Amino acid sequence: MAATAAEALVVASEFDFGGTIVSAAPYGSGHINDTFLTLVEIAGQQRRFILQRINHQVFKQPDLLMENVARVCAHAHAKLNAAGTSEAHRRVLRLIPTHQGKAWHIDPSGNRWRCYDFIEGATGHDVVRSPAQAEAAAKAFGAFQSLLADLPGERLHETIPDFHHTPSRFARFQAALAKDSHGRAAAAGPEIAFALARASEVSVIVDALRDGTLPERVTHNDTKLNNVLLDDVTQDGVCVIDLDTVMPGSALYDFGDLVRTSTSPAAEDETDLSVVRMQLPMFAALVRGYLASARGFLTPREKELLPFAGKLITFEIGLRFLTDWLEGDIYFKIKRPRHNLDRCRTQFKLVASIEEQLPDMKEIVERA
Ligand code: ADP
Ligand code: GN1
Ligand code: MG
Repeated sequence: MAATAAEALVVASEFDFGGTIVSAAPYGSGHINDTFLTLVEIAGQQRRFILQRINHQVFKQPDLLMENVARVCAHAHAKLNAAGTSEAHRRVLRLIPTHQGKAWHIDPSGNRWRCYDFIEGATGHDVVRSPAQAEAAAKAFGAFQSLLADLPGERLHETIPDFHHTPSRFARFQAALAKDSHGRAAAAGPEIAFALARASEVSVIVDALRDGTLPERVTHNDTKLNNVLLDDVTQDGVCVIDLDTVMPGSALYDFGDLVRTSTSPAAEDETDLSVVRMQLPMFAALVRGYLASARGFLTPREKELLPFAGKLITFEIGLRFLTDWLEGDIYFKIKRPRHNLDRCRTQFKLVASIEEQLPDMKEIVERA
């Protein structure tokens, strides 16, 4: 069950804002955590904060997750400050400590809560509106990878094991299909056939990571467009958010999810499939933006696989929506009965559009 605003208001008093809490209200369009916009009056002024209850059905070890988040934020802050970056306080999330000086709070039911400064004057967009937005988002995620490339200390915890292990995702889909626990497979015949027809491609990236052809990096792993806030005036990338899945991964996962979420003019859950398509000018903008900040560290093989990554990650997330539909909507938050099936259809339509345009996409990367 989702946390209520009343619960959030009680929990807010655990954090050390140095002011009086005014209100808490549900906020944003994330599929995973319970997010609340919290108003606090500090020295006569109202300030905004983001209070979140971590979804511990999804993140089984929320304390390890928060260890990662705290390390990542501290490292990024230190680097930006050392470089004298302007407005560093807007460029990386900052955790508000609890009155006990902890980075997160555990409520009496065992839920983990954390609180961030609200990043003002910037917005996370659910749908891309211009190539400039796509370029800015990709540049910001590339810069984020670059910032974390020298993260000291032990390997980050894997907050969700095998998160982008596409073959495991495929195996889970097959198991859900075989079980068909909710009798829904019959309603998804074309989608199931689409998925099964692409079995042979699912292991390309994980095989290359295993044999060393692709390097492991610290990556974000959930680079959908609304997980980077763009400046409301300049449209530049301001701050990468949603750090729950920052962990070891492939740069291709991050670029791939940008293709999934920033090249189509349609929403992720659009029901009119005729408007879903991969737009080459958006893809070109993503490549431009990403290479602007990541060119220095990407290997030739990573660059070569950028178009394929767009296809694979879009397929993978579509497969996850389909699996969740078959399993009875147990993972992603839904707002209507066939929501996950609608989301799957949109992803698969986009995969088909990418498949048609792969040669053009490859040419764009080669020219860049
Ligand atoms: P989820 O994992 O559920 O997607 P997010 O961490 O992405 O949760 O937060 C949900 C939404 O809340 C984001 O899409 C964004 O709109 C908003 N948000 C999160 N953190 C901030 C922040 N620090 N400043 C402003 N908005 C934020
Ligand atoms: C979830 O948390 P959010 O809404 O930014 C999901 C991603 C999916 C995405 C699909 C931890 O992202 O993996 O790609 O939905 N996050 C997790 O929109 O599973
Ligand atoms: Mg999010």
